[in-house]
Amino acid sequence: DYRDPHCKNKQVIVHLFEWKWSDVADECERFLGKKQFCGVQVSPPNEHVVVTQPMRPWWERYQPVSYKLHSRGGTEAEFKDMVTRCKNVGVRVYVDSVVNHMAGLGRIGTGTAGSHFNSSDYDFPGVPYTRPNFNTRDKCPSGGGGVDNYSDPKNVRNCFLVGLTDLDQSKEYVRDKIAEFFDHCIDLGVAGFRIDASKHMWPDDVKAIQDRVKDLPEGGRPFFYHEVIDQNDGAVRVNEYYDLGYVTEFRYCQKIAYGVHNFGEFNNMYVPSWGMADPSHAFVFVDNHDNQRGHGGGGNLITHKTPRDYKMAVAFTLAYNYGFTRVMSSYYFENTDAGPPHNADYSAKDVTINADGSCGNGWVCEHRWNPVANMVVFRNAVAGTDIKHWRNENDEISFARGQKGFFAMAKQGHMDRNLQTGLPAGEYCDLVSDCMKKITVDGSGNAHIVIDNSAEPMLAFIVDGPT
Ligand code: LAG
Ligand code: CA
Repeated sequence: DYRDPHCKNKQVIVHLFEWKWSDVADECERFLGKKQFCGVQVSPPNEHVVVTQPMRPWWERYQPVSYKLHSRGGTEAEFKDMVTRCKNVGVRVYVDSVVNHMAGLGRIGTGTAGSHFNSSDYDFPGVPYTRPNFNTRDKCPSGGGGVDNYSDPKNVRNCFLVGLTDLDQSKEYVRDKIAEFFDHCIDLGVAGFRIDASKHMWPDDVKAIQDRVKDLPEGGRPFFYHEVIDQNDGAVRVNEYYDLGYVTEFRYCQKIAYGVHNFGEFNNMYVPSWGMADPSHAFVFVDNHDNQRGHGGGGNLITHKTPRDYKMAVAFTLAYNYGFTRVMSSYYFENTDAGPPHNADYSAKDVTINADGSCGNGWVCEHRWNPVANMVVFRNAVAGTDIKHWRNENDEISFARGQKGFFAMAKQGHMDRNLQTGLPAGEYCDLVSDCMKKITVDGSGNAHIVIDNSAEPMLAFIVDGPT
């Protein structure tokens, strides 16, 4: 089974998008460990192209040049140091893995680790890959050779995605090279992988690769989650990947956005008849690095740009019992191509921490916002429990998680109700406000729940939590 994230039953990972390795390591030590995060998804750590038109966009990291661990995020030594320091505080690292393709056709030059490459000749000596390792036109049923028909799996999987040179994962040699890359990461302490563009690879090929990857040094199979953008709009469906780990559930991004705008929708978040991934395979998030800027799976979504809505979306997601969750951590941008905040030489700027715990230098750090960070603690505490005492009316939602926790949220920012919590009698304190609010549960499980506009529009408390 590829669904164990190897973090002692913790439930939430954070994508520190475009952070450099030394900053990720610092964040594990100063924040993520204490806040009970399971792990971090890091941007692709392997050698990639250097794009100068536009200047150093974030997406250059999705054009691999080799599997040498030297990227805009840092050197291999820095990567190794990060993985070790995070692991030492109980936080695992998951590698964003770009193995469907190499650099785009027409790109020629030197990658971030110093390897020469020539995409037009399919020549990547840093691996090495040559022409026979790539898909050929006879396998791709499209006029121009690019992916252009999502109703045909052969087109989606054998043609070139936005002109990126498409590897042929049916070849033993290609499988070996990709598995070696994964093994190298595992040797350094990595616990799992996000598989970029899984939709564009055949599940049997991906399985052959995963099955030859080594166990973690501490035992067990690595964690895998697959990027499969399935919005009921093509032939490739998420359930084809269930044997390979978790699958991204992009319909949830639309669901949660609609839910925050119209609370009635919260009664209907998981719709099996749409083919939404079942709770034990769904990899769930409010937004990701692509759809927050109109790339893959874009549409009507909620992002950090509307903070109040975003806090409600993430808080609900972490309180609810659907799927395995990832939270996004962004940088501010106007231009959708723009890479991370950068110094004069275009290296990523340090992530600085302000006195109030927020981030500076252009980093958003949604994962540090109280309704995000503190709900991670909630989700861990209630893992495995059912939803009880569901109430959704008057733009107010509240529910218990088994007999372990209770969550309430008010769209208009105010709520004043006596509610059954199902929890043991006692004094509790609200996680979201860092215990500024107290809640008393009486001997029959009832509590007076108050939300008002002086604070965040939600509260949450757990059995055996802080008091
Ligand atoms: C993904 N999932 O399947 C990533 O999450 C997504 O961010 C990646 O696209 C994509 N697959 C390929 O790994 C990103 C950008 C693209 C960009 C691509 C390669 O969304 O816009 O394409 O990375 O860097 C860029 C240009 C294209 C050009 C292509 C090849 O935008 O115009 O054709 O490079 O040169
Ligand atoms: Ca492919």
